[in-house]
Amino acid sequence: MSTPTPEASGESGPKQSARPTHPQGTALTTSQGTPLRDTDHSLKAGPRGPILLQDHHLREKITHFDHERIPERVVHARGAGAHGRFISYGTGSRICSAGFLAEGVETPVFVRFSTVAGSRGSADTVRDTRGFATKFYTEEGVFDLVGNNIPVFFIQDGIKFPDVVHSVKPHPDLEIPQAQSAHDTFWDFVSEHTQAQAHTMWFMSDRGIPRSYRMMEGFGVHTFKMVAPDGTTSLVKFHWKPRLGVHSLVWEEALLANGADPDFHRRDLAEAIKAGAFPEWELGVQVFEDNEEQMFKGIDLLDPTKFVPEELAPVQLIGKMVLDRNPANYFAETEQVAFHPGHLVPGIDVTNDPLLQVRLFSYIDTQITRLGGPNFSQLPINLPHAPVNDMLRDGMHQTYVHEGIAPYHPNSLDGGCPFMAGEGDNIRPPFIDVPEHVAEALKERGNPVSFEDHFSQVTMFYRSLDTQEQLHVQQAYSFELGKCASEQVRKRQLQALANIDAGLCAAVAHELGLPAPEADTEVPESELCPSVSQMGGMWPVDGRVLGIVASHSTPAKTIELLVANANLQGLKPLLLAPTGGSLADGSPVDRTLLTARSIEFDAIVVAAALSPAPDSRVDLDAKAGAIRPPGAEELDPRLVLLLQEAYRQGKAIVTVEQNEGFFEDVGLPAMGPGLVKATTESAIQDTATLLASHRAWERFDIPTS
Ligand code: HDE
Repeated sequence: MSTPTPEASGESGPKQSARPTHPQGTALTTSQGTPLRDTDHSLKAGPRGPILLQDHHLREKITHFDHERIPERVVHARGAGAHGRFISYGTGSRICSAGFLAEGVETPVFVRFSTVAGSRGSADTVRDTRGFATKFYTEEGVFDLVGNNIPVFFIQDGIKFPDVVHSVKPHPDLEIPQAQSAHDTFWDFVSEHTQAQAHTMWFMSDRGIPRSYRMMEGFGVHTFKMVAPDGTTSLVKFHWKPRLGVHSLVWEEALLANGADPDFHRRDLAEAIKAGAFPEWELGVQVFEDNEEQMFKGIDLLDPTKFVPEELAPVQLIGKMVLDRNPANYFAETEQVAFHPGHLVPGIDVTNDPLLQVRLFSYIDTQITRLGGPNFSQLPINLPHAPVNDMLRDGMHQTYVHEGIAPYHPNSLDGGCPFMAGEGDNIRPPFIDVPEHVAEALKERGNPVSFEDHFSQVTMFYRSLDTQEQLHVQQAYSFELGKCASEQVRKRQLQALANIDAGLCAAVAHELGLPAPEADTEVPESELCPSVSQMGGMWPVDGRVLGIVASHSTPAKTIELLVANANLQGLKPLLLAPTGGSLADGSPVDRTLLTARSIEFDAIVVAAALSPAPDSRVDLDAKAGAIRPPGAEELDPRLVLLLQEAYRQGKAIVTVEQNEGFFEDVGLPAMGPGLVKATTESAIQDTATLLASHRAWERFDIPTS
């Protein structure tokens, strides 16, 4: 019995044009290319009989399926990727000879963002550090900038990486909890190993719950070395600056998103790219003199738990990255991409940062297990865009059919090829191992003295935040430590907080019902660094998601105008109505009261006060259980909940031609920050103005009595 093909059944039109073009043709075949007649039935001894061992198609199909998974990454298992390009400003070529930093050079890139702790299927909006890894396919070879969204790291020496990772991963007995640090083993480790306090402070801040991958800074963390065309060297720290600003979720959004949309960040990135709101970052470097001390204003540049405030060394912009294409296949690209901090190009070299040095060993090693052998750079996503002639041979999954008989150097049998730089016809600039004086020293297991200060920058970071951000930090520590069962762990972390800031320690101790200890370490004072705060600016709003609440009887011209104005501002409008179908102007409904949740929207425009729909029953949609204030009986409880949540999350809510008392009816103040009564004409402009500061921050101001 054959499965009819569209051609055979005479089907045509959309189905045919939807069929993906495939270089191997459209016929279904075995892996060896033999066309198949049927893939729906096993070969059986009669319709009710046993399946025959000779069914080669069945066995091939199932065997391949059994081996579809590869080991997930030990860390950073959950990620999302995108393709794009990097355009150099040319300003970097003053200090760096790398060809891709010359003026106007455009280089293809692939970026993978990730969480650190969770496994591949974990939720996106957990509190965690985010990976920000960029592969530049330059004409001089691949350069990987494998960074994070936080400029400091947990540990100073790579030998501690297995320890910190074992502590943050789920407890080994029951594998609980998934993808988060709110548990005993993590706080046990970081409270003992206090060099981790800098990093923990950063991800207890709002940086641990980004609003979007598009709104994260990226940091190379370590100090790298750049070599200028004349051979002079500089030390640099890499920074990615997002065009949309650095923004975060509030904790309630993060928690709701984990349930309502565990793919929140992945979806956000893909949909922004699909909508043409291409995410953009500028790449910058902080530049330091390459001297023997490798210190800058008292900050040890080889200590990856320290950062250099931008107030002390401004970030100099050297190029721009635009992500403009989603992956075509998650596994082939995002899962199989293999980064390595040792993928360097001429002009960029590493330093002796003891964390970076260990990474230089780890990444190739891990790919060999994860990608099944040493030839992972031959996978399409990892393939350099520069010619490769590496004399590496054979191994699992070798895809090159190498020619010649002399893969060794020197040789005469292959005419001396491949040539070293400057030999034969090889004029490509070579990688430069910068000669460096190695000071006479004792071989020992130890750290420089400057690595011993574990607290001064942590205090400086906390005190540089805005009051609202500090409150979030207090809540984050209270939540995390509140989830630890061991009192000794909680007390030890409180001791670390006492060394950081007495007020922070007191607030968390109060929440935990424990006494606040006195500091037991003298912490040197540092100048504040206001640039670490995320608040107080105005940023572009393109790609922000706008919920437009409408009903099936909202006039077509109202919807048309709101949608057109939203598109003009670059916003992404989502139409929310009681049920699916189309609205008066023919636009499809994007969200219904059943499917929508506050976390999906950056701001909400209410063009219709929706009355209770038949499914607003708590047994059909739990959200209908929301308590309605007395004035809201005529409104669907899920709309009321949506607006109350959006209000709590500091989001702009704009009503269009609604009753004077609408906000009070839904249990909000009659007027206040981020609450606007508008006309159809003005609504979107009003919303965009409010959105530019990300949230109505004043809503959270603590009243002064
Ligand atoms: Fe990684 N890290 N790491 N790491 N890391 C990996 O490599 C490791 C460190 C970072 O999207 C692994 O391919 C060691 C610092 C990112 O594919 C592994 C040490 C920073 C990603 C590994 C560090 C990072 C990884 C897991 C201490 C920020 C995801 C799978 C010496 C500057 C890249 C893999 C992607 C991935 C080891 C420290 C960032 C196991 C041993 C510091 C963004 O090789």
